[in-house]
Amino acid sequence: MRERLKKIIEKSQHLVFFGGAGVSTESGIPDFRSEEGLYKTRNQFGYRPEEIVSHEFFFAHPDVFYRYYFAFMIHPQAKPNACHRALAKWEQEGKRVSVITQNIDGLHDMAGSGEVYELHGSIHRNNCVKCGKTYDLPYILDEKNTEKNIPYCHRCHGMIKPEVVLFGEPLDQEVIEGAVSAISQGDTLIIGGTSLAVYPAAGYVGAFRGGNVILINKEKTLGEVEADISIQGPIGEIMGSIAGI
Ligand code: BV8
Ligand code: ZN
Repeated sequence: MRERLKKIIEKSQHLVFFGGAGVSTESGIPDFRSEEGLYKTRNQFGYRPEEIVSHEFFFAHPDVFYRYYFAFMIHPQAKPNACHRALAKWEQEGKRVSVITQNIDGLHDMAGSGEVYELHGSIHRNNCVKCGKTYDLPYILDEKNTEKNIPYCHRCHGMIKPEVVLFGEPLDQEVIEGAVSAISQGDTLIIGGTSLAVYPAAGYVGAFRGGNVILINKEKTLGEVEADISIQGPIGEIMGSIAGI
């Protein structure tokens, strides 16, 4: 199976990668819907995690949101793993590699990929809800010890909101258009480390018109996908071995 996959990737000129939280578990960041995922494990907050990471909840209880966010969703020490690095390597070797990710950790950027569509935003961008001033991650990490753990804007004292797409919020139109266009142009689509449970993101893979669809996931996905090759296993190890890293 891996040999066949290796040949397909070698021949491919435009690889499209569509990934989710499972891509970063080998970097030490937990996913959401696995048995050990954030949505399955108990937390001390008294709310379901899906409720906490929603638009309505953020504005109703920003203090609880930020306690949860800092405790579980920010992993400043995480480094790209072999999956992130394999994609960057293939791009360096001359292929077009479009990376469409539902992750907010910025690890594809850090690995050196040049064409990354962050469908659900990024922990590295943060904006004041009042005046729009932008802040980086170190600022909000430093600010979290002040007033109720909520980071505030130093210019207007408005609340800062991470530029991540919470449940009930629309995805950025430009990012959607870029991602869908890239998917529709690719000759190979690799889907990996995602349950394909969250919409509209999961629906975008339907725009693929190319040759081979490859699925690499630890567990069965919740959303249906017809794959030419399906491999059950850890994506970092699999992609790394194919890329020879
Ligand atoms: C919107 C915050 C409209 C950021 C997240 C019913 C039907 C269709 C849609 C809906 C519906 N009811 C409600 C909706 C809408 C809702 C939705 O999809 N809900 C679902 C869950 C039912 N969607 C929204 O609200 C979206 N917005 O619709 O807006 C709108 C329009 C106009 C105006 C206003 C509003 C917004 C969705 C944003 C969600 N944001 N979190 C963050 O923290 O990241 S959710 C969260 O899910 C993350 O973002 C995550 O990226 C995303 C997807 O999950 P996955 O990445 O797939 O992760 P998961 O844990 O599920 O799976 C991991 C997989 O990897 C597992 O299968 C595991 O086996 C595998 N794995 C693990 N390790 C490895 C591995 N595989 C290989 N190797 C490994 N090492
Ligand atoms: Zn401000």
